[in-house]
Amino acid sequence: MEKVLLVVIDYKRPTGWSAEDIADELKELVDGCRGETVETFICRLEKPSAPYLIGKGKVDEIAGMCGMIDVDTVIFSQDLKGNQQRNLEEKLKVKTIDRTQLILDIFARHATSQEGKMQVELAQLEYLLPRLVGKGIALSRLGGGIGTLGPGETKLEVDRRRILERVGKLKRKLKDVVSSRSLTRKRRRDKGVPVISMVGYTNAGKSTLFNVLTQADQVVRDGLFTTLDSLSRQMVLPSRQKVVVSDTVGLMHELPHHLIESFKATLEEVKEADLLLHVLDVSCPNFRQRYEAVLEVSRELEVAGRPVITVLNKIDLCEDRSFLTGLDRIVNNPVAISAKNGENFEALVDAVSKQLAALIVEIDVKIPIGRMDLVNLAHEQGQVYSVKYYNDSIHLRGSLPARFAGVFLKENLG
Ligand SMILES: Nc1nc2c(ncn2[C@@H]2O[C@H](COP(=O)(O)OP(=O)(O)OP(=O)(O)O)[C@@H](O)[C@H]2O)c(=O)[nH]1
Ligand SMILES: [Mg+2]
Repeated sequence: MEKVLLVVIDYKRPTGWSAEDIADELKELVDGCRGETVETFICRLEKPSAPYLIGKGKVDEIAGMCGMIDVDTVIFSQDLKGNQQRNLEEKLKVKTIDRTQLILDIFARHATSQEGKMQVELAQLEYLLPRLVGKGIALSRLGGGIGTLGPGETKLEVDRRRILERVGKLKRKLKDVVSSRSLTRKRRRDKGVPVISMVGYTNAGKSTLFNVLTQADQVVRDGLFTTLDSLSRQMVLPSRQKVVVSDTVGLMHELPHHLIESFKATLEEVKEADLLLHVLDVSCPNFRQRYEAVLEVSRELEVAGRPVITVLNKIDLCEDRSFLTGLDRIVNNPVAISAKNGENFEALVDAVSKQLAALIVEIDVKIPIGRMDLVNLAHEQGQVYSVKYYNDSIHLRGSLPARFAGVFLKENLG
């Protein structure tokens, strides 16, 4: 097993994550790569230094540690620039990578679908690009293993232009994936079927809940980033209303931006959802920070403000549950459940039914003749029952998600 020394950079993070929380999560990421964390070095950082990120004295200290204990890889909790990585490797004499590379590595290990693999490769290449210096590429990494898995040795040696070409090609292919997906969604929408999408921190229990709701058999595992693809399944509510539920990739705090960018094709599903189920593992001591981290990524995905139910999951693991009652002041629309033993499931289904009932509204409006864009919007986002054109107005009847209704009502000539 690859032996890992973690270097956790300690500074006051505005997000409230402590160095210990960061270290614990890094250890889980290392586990996910089948590595073994043998030592953790917490390093206060007053001011980043250009050559090594951390001060030279600290580098010497770490080099001493690497000499004493058997270490194959050093992993930094902060992103390293290309030159910093090279300087550190020269000093430490072992492979040195950063958290982003570690996360990319897990993704590379877990990607099984064509789409997942393309997205991971794109993220890896985008990570690599700014780290290519001059004409030659100092990419021959020390050793193999964690952080070196991915685009493959031959590709690592090709020059910048070839990488750029590959990036362009991957982006084009992924765009095709997005457009074929949006066709499927359009068909679904035409049938008036609402979409519910899981979101949440990795390992929160999204796939477990998805399986219970839809009788699917998504892989469930205690570990980070088990699910990388989106999967949608139908669910029938007690009212007999059909809905589509989709499970997708988990999120994490300070998720590398490239990764979010690259996974846009998969995350499109979340963007199209009428209702989000934000699954939160409340048995985890820093669940509040995790909640905030997911909101942060939601903002980036432009789904902040979407109707949401916060599923407070894993309550079977909470001995004292008194804290749950106060959570409605902090999180949006909470329902506490255990996805594993089914506790309080009815309350969740009930909350989902109520939310959905409020989501679709009927419209019967007369809008100005110039607003064909609104007719198109109604066709795209909802169901149009009838459209009649008059000299100076359009009479439109249909139903559509409540979030689009405002503009129709504003333009209504009565
Ligand atoms: N005790 C307990 N464990 C749960 C519960 N829900 C999920 N788990 C466990 O938590 C772990 C992660 O569950 P998953 O459903 O794979 O989590 P996920 O959110 O899909 O994770 P990723 O796909 O990796 O982002 C598994 O070991 C589950 O068995 C729960 O309500 N109680
Ligand atoms: Mg999952």
